[in-house]
Amino acid sequence: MKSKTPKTTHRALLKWMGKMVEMCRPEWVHWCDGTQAEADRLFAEMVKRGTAIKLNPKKRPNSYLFRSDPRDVARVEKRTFICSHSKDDAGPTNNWEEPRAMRHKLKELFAGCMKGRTMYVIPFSMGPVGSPLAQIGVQVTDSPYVVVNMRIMARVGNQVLKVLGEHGFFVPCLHSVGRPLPPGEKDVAWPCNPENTYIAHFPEERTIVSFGSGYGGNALLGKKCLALRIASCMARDGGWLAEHMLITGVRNPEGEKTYVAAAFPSACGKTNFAMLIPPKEMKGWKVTTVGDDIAWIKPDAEGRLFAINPENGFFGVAPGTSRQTNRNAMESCRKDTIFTNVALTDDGDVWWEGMTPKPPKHLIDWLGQDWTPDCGRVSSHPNSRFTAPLVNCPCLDSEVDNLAGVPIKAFVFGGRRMHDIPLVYQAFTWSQGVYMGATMGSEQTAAAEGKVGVVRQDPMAMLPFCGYHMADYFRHWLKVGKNLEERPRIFHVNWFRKNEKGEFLWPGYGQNMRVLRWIVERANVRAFAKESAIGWLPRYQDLDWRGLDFSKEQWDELMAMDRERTKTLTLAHEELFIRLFDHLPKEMIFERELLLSRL
Ligand code: GTP
Ligand code: SPV
Ligand code: MN
Repeated sequence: MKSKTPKTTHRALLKWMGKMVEMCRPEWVHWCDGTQAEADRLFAEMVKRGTAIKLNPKKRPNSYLFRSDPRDVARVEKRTFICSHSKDDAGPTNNWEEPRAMRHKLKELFAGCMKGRTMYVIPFSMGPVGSPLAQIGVQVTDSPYVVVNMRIMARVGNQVLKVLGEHGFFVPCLHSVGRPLPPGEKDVAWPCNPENTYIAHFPEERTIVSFGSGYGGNALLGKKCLALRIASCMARDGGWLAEHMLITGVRNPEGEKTYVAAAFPSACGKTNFAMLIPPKEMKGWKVTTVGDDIAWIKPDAEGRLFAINPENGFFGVAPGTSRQTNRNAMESCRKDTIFTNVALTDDGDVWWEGMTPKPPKHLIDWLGQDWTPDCGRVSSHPNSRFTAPLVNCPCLDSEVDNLAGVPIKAFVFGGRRMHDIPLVYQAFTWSQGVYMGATMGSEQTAAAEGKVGVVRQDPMAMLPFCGYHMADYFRHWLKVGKNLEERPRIFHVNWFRKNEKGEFLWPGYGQNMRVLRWIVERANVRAFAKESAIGWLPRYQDLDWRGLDFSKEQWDELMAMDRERTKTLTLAHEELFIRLFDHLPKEMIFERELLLSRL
């Protein structure tokens, strides 16, 4: 591929680029324009090299399958670093390295790391191009897989350089798979360097450096690295919020729309909730999608919160997605989609666990091996994903490109909790809501390494994504709330409660609309709730049950709150609070005391 002249005269960008080329020593440099023609060329090259498989265009138009190295399948939290000048600023929940020491280490790793490869330069906008809430990044990478993914996940190309102009601010994002290609050597299908992986953030300099992994949040640097870890620091300094939240619009039968933002940890149902299809008996209710993973939320001049989705696509968990559980997600990845680590069918389509009740008789699994239903292995990696453009989503919200964002009326926190936590409750106040978010926990999933199933404290689903001290982050939430004229109401949900037999007590998915309806009506101060020790609760008769056979007894089991258990859980939050103690806002202690005394 020829090196094109960059369409920019941005001095700082060109200077940074020059330094990167000198350090990484790529064979070629390519400035990405983000066009379909460019993507087609990259895909064709990757197919030729055996990195990508073109899917059957009749079944899955313009779509490709990739299989990663089995050692490179998820985010690596152990290797993710916040390199603030002071260790105290990163806080006890982040890995920290002294920035100069980290830069030195990275410099050695990056020296000549792109030999034999092309360096791609990707100018991208997180958020609608030109929105006052958007941010610009420039990612340098030696992975064409990253280029084609970034093109879906962010707004990429010359339009971004145009907005950046000659002096605009951008976040430099350096990425390499960490496998130089010596002359004459044949490339592997998925180059990576798991022994030397680093995902390093320099919050004061607002820069990102990632080495060794080509997968997901480790490599698509606009996503978790920029839009959450760096953006959370920008948000702290600028009085706004950068959150691991979906954004959804809920329209009632009268045509009034209420926007809700919800934080659930990785692989806990954000995509599903963002694209929820209401039960048909709930006539006139409709849900539209603004985003499924990240929200940037800013107070306007009148003190109301407005949110944008900084992303332009979905990087969704494949297993469990079906026409029954999430028809809109299935529709979103029907074409123009990149699949990673799912199985290949004999007719050139994809399949994963849960897509259909009956698996195909034969597949090629995510490792490239023959697979049959009785072979005893799963066909797709549990963290296998689809990368699909927002515009493919049938229920995309009309305001998704609105430069000013959408008004947020309610926040929802939730996790995967087999025991103890009721289906839904509402905080009495903003500060109790912040406490609720700060103390939330979830059973771990395959979206990151860790012990699947163990409850981990994950404040506001931000534990792996907050770029500074977690307790300062709570303080920031309190401060943002204080300055608002209209404070969104805060809720907690749990779709995952089970009985002793291990069965879900709540049908979930589309049925979550019944809870969502109560939430938006509470947010608009129209629905009833009763006071309890933990917050406002709906009574059985406060939910819309049209079309669902769900008894009062089932409801009582689902909503049960055991005082002694809740006390024990509340005291267990101490562990995190003690770690955060020297920065912890006093409101968190008072909220805990109030909760205990109510119990
Ligand atoms: P990231 O993209 O990793 O941040 O996560 P996400 O929150 O978008 O994950 P996603 O929506 O893909 O979560 C998928 C998992 O949640 C699957 O295992 C689904 O089966 C499960 N899930 C989603 N909604 C529900 C629900 O209402 N009830 C139950 N029981 N499971 C659900
Ligand atoms: C998550 O893990 O929360 C994701 C996937 O959304 S990744 O982009 O890989 O972090
Ligand atoms: Mn996520």
